[in-house]
Amino acid sequence: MRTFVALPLPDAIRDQVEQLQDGLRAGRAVAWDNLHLTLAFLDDQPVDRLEALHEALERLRPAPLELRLAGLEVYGAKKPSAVVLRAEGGAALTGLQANVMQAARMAGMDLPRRRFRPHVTIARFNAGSRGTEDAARIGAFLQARGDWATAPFEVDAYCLYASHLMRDGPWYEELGRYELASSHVA
Ligand code: 3AM
Repeated sequence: MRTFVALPLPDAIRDQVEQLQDGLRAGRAVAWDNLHLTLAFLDDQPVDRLEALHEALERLRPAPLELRLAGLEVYGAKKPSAVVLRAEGGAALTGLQANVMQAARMAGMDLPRRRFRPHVTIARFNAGSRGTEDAARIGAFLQARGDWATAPFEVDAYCLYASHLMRDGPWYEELGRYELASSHVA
């Protein structure tokens, strides 16, 4: 099972991102349901390791997390592979990501050490896509919307997902949900 751990985005933020996506006339927009911020890509893992990770994540007590999406970026050096929104979440976000990675390794998962670049992918490009035309459209989009940003918003949970590749795109099945503390006093 291909799995990953990610922060789902509040509906109101996804609505804003969807409006932004409408202006990019290239690539495949990530579906509203699928908009997320990946904390750890776990790839294929056996069920026993996923269960061990699930138990560890249930024991984590992460700090409240406030995010802001600000600034567009293109991934892919020569050919675009994705257009993403950069995410800012300070020490709470980097701490949560490090703790999730550590929990996954403790559960026996052998994960590559890569720098964490928090982002939300808003569009993807096929390897065989027409590079130059897409590049021009992406360039214009970045120029027009490069200063796009959300207000800071709170996230109330993060999730373990299984990624199922369906005919019309991926379906992210929620396998586990882990609450984050709220910074608001009830
Ligand atoms: O947040 P994003 O969209 O960047 O790119 C995939 C997505 O992250 C990433 O896992 C998330 C859920 O699909 N992903 C998929 N295959 C990957 C791989 N082989 C991968 N990340 C790293 N290596």
